[in-house]
Amino acid sequence: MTLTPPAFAMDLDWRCFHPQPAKPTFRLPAGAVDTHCHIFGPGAAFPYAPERKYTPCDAGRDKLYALRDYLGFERNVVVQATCHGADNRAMLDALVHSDGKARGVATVKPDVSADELAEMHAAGVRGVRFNYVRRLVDPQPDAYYLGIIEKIAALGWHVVIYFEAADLIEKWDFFTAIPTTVVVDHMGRPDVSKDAHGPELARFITFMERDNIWSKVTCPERLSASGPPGYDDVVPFARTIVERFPDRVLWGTDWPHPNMKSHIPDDGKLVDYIPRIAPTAELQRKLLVANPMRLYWPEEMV
Ligand code: 0GY
Repeated sequence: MTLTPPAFAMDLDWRCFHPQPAKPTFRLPAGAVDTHCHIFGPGAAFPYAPERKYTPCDAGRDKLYALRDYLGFERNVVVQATCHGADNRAMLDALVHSDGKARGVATVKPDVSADELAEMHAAGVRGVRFNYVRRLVDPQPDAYYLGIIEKIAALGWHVVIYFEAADLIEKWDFFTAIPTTVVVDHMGRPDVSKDAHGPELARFITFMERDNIWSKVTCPERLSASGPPGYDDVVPFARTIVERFPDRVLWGTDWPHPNMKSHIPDDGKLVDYIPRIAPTAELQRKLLVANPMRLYWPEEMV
């Protein structure tokens, strides 16, 4: 007997996604979109990037779409994960096998060609992600990202930025000069041990007062010190952002939850967290349906 070793061995301390998430008690509104999730490989078909900073457990599109149906979402936005670098093949493969139910956010380099961008657009990509989190990537100078913005703006794409709270001060001038719609991942990662009425969240609110800035109110599991199932310490931060900017917020599961060290989040419980940060049916409809549809499927808006 010969045993074929897996193409990539995941990191020894890697936590795979939850094997049996709970069925949510919160019923998602019809047409709900999970706007932040990833595909990992599988590595044998879509190799992880040589420059990656982690090697995950495989988490392919079939598993993502099964979770979508189980939780009650109708659509996904698949965000290119850093373990695939700027090789978007796994994400694009997920989009073209989604029956039109998935859009994507890619990672590209400034030398990306117009033909490559057009192909990605046809597959469903509507944005690019600039990642400033040093444990995930080596951030590049502004000129690098400006070269990308010049190319993608003509397609009507937006920019997703992922940064740590302290980076907002340093990158303020650059971030506020981006001419496209800008979507901030996970509320700019606030330190939720601080006061939700303190200067850090106030700074983020000032940032969001620009009409082109949106925020994903995602990832309580990453930000929380109090932990599951309620992620109570994150609630006042996310609820403030949702109530203040109801037309520019998005929600997503973050499946398969890369780099979670404290615990494996239960995706069903994460869905049950939504009404705590968006307490009315109207806020829920905007967060889960109207806003993501406007950004990712505007052609379907009546
Ligand atoms: C997230 C967060 C993380 C990872 C990535 O692309 C990625 O590797 O985004 C993280 O480790 O904080 O949004 O999934």
